[in-house]
Amino acid sequence: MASSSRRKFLQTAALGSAAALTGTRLLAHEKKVPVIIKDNPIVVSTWGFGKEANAGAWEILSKGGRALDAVEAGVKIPEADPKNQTIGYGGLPDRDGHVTLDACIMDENYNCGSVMCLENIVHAISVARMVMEKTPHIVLAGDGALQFALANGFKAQNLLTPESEKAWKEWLKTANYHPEINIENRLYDKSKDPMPGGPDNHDTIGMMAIDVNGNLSGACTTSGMAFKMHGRVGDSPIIGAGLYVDNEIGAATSTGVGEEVIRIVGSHLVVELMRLGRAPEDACREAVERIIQRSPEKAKEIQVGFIAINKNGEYGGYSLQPGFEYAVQSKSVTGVFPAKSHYK
Ligand code: SD4
Repeated sequence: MASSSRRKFLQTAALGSAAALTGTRLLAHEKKVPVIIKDNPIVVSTWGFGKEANAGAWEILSKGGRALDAVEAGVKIPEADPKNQTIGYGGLPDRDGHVTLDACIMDENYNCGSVMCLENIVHAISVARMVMEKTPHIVLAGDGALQFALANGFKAQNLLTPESEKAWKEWLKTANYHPEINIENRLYDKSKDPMPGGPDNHDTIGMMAIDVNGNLSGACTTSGMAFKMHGRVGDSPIIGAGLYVDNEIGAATSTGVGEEVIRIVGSHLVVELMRLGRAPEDACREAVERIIQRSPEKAKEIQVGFIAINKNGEYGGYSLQPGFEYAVQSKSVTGVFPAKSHYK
């Protein structure tokens, strides 16, 4: 090693170990100003049912595990839950009766993987992770994604439950496609699982976590808009739209009508706003306002919600319509919180 590069290496190493000793972490864009990471580990996810999913992620985070493993394990819980009609097994089908899943995952090193329009596999998020880790690609779609999953040991099964088939047949009577603002999940027993902060909302899960090492990861998984056209893909599996993670800045994820989120590349926008110094809730609010600017008429009739977390562990959310909520778990906070909304 040349003496100047060796000197540089030693300086960098010394800086790193000083940060480790004082429990601080350096953000690249802050040019060596140490920032104290608060309350790690932490996990934040969309909607009230995120609480149960967070508990799954917490099992891993609280033992010092990696954020990537935590978000995968966390979102697998609603994926496997037949009572949740917007994610994985039991998801509402498209207009032709096919349950098609969209999912993506992203780690602290900008590695990401995604599946779109995947049928017959419950854990779309794990297939997305395998795309990330075992292929030279980021996205696999449709039959190619299914063949890849089957070749890697995933088992095929019918995802359409009798309840979701019944709901689809009911919808076929009018066949009117009009996304509900906050999906009322009729299968959920509210008396057993009261949701604080609003109606019984069940929708796409987006989850973000920071582990004990201060690293961020995120996951997003959904069966998409109920009764969509066959082949329709929403925001959830699109890196930058439904999810974005930048380990230097923070992470964001979205729920709601995916077309409007894709139009503004919503989650990436939220992260970039945090890079400019916005607090997580403000960044989410500005992204919601961008949707209103771009699609003022449509925005009045649909729901879109964002949640975000920054590198300091500060989090927040914001939505177009009231009723959106998000779940948080850390050492000091466990709960479901209503997000502020543009329309009241
Ligand atoms: C989509 N954003 O497919 C997802 C689904 C959702 O309310 O969140 N629906 O557009």
